[in-house]
Amino acid sequence: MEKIIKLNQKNLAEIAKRISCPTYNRSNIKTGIVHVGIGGFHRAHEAFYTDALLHDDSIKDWGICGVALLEFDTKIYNTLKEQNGLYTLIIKELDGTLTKRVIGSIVECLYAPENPTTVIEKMASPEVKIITLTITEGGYNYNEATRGFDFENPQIHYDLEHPESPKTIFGYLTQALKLRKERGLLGVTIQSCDNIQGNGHMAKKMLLSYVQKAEPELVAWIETNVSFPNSMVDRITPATAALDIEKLKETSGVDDAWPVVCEPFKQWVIEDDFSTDRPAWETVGAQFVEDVVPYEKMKLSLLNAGHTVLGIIGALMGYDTIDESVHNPHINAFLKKYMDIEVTPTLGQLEGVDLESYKQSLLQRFGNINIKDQIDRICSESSAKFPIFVLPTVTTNLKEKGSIDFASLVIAAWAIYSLGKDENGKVLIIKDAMKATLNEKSIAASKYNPEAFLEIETIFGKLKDAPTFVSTYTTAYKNILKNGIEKCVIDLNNK
Ligand code: CS2
Repeated sequence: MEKIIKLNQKNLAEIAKRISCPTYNRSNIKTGIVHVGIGGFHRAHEAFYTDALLHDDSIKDWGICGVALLEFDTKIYNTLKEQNGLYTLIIKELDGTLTKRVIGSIVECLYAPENPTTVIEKMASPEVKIITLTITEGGYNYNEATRGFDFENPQIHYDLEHPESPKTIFGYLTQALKLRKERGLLGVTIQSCDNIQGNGHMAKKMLLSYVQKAEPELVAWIETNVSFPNSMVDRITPATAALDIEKLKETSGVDDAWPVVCEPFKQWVIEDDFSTDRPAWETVGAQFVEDVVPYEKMKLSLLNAGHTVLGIIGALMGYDTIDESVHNPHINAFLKKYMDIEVTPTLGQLEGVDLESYKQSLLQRFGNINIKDQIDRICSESSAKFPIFVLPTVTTNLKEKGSIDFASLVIAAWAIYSLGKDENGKVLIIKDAMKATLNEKSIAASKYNPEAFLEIETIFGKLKDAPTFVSTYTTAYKNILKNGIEKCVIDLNNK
């Protein structure tokens, strides 16, 4: 057994004898990108693409400064700091082999809760050209009921009162942009990498709503100097398990406190709308296009919604991972039908995309038995996911008089899931910013009033006023309680 080596810059040359490591000189790389949200997805995606780019020796200006915005991110920040920004990406290939690679593109790390000024200064520094975000779907502070910025959020109140030591992304960006304006610097690009339809538009709309209140005279400057490209991001990145860490030690002798695991597939489609320079990510596989909207729509309503379907139904049936759920033949057929009958007609013409093979490839990706993507991860923050992944399909189908049976069953299953137990009585761990409301409304729904769940307007908007939807959902709800979810899935498949 080889000696176990701790992953850090000092040991990199030694580790390079065992697994693939950056061959560029990291100390020569300057920060050109500030990234907020250094969770697994960013490290499997943008940081991976950027690392590949930095292997071109002529490129030295596109290092990433990773920012941990929340106290929740303390552990990952401490780990990355200890490892000088280095971590191992473990790609779980379809045949079960592991491709391991140390990623070096995160050349600096900052912890916002303890050091807000440093983060603001970094975002405002002249060499920074792009601020990228993975702050999750819920992080945009969008309220479905008002279709606008949620000024009721106590953290937003806090930021308005303490502009120099903010807590939210909106407070940080506002201060940084204000400094850029005062110092006569160029604008920046703010690039969302979250799973939201029109994620750039959303970032812009939410930021401008906040700025309008906090620093109204900054609005015009932002409109002229800051661009917000939309993008579609894709790579399934489950939470790292203790076993992954152990296996890396065992098979390569590398002690990495927090490697990232992901699938082999990756995709990044970006609208080519950058305020100043941008990295040539297209040389390492990203696509730059004029209009990213159709790609986003396809991905969100097929892949992400597909995950939600497998997650919620699978959770009720007692499965732990997505591959278990998709390998149940009834759920598999249900998902196929949902994609074909309910989603596909809402997508319109997608030029240059072979939808049939895209859907096939999704089933294969979901079924990768090596990934073991946790159903807990997929069902977490469902209150932010349903309105983006599933409900737009329902709304369009209601308008077009298309089928809503499959989606309604999943929504009804979610109402029952929110009671906190699967069909065998096992406790479900619900991680959701709206957990208390979901629980309260799901209990009300279980008392012979399924519609109560739809009263959560911040999630469902006005859907509770659509009689066709309400009756389809209510029937589905009652059927699940009476016959169990699997029987309902089978019945719909045979309908
Ligand atoms: C998942 C996504 O969180 C979710 O519900 O659907 O994290 C998904 O794995 C990624 O978007 C894949 O690109």
